Amino acid sequence: MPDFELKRYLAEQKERVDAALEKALPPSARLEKKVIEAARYSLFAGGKRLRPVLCLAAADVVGGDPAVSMPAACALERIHTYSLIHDDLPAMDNDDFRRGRPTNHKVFGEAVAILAGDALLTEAFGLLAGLREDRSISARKVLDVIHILVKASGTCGMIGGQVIDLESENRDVDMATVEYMHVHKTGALLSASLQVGAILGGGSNDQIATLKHYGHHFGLAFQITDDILDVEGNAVEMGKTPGSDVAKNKKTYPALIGLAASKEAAREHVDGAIQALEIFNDKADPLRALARYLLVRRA
Ligand code: GRG
Repeated sequence: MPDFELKRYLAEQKERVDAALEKALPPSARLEKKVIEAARYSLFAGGKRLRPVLCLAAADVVGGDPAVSMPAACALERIHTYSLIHDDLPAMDNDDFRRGRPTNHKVFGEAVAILAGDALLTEAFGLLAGLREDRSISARKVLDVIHILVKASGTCGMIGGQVIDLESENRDVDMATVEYMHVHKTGALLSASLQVGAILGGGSNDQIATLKHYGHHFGLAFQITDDILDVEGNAVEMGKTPGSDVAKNKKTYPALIGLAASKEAAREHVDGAIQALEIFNDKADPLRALARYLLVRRA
């Protein structure tokens, strides 16, 4: 459905996710308030909430109640936010700005930024464990969801991809390594968002596998367009200075295959993502629109 109103859909979902994220934060008036403030600072710094939105949309596509998946959607955003805080640290990418604001360690100092990331990650798994309080979700499903997110964010997922990224900065790597890195660093959590939503929504094994496949293409298209934005993007829209990948000698798609071939690759992955959704009716329109949006996103 080409006239699906993605902008409005995203704004409505973001509002729901923001309210749930706020509710799950401990009150700031405690002795630990410094770390709570630091976590809140990055959690509410203007993120698009892409991973929660994918999770809720996947639950909806398979006929589930998206509200049931909300704690998992919040856990995904917490894991994502922790990864950004740690990625920005001097020991990693050493970035001063994210989403147009000073990075967490610039405001709260390195030690508190590390702890805020740790808290966001740890408590994400608390939110997932809390899913068992909903009687409509079996313990088996809760464990499956926890297992998927451990794999997606751990050594053989996001952390592994990040290590490969750091190690690739000053040496030659081939395209297969770059793709492997992106599939793990960025793609794994995006794909897991869809799997988790599909599982909690009560999807069949086929539906879960299909949404995982969509997530694979979505993740690659997302990363390639992120690399393209670093070359062609606008600092105001992106909230950070473009060109940082080149400055850090990052192994990106444009660096390895050029801009034109990168744009073609992004288009192919968007097509692959949309094709994967063939088994679904118009309930999958938000996911179709989200995939198309990757080709025109400005941030
Ligand atoms: C530190 C363990 C650890 C991992 C870091 C994901 C990651 C691994 C680093 C982020 C580096 C980066 C900028 C990757 C490009 C893709 C990406 C994750 C962009 C940011 O995601 P968005 O656009 O962010 O969904 P918002 O700000 O909208 O939440």
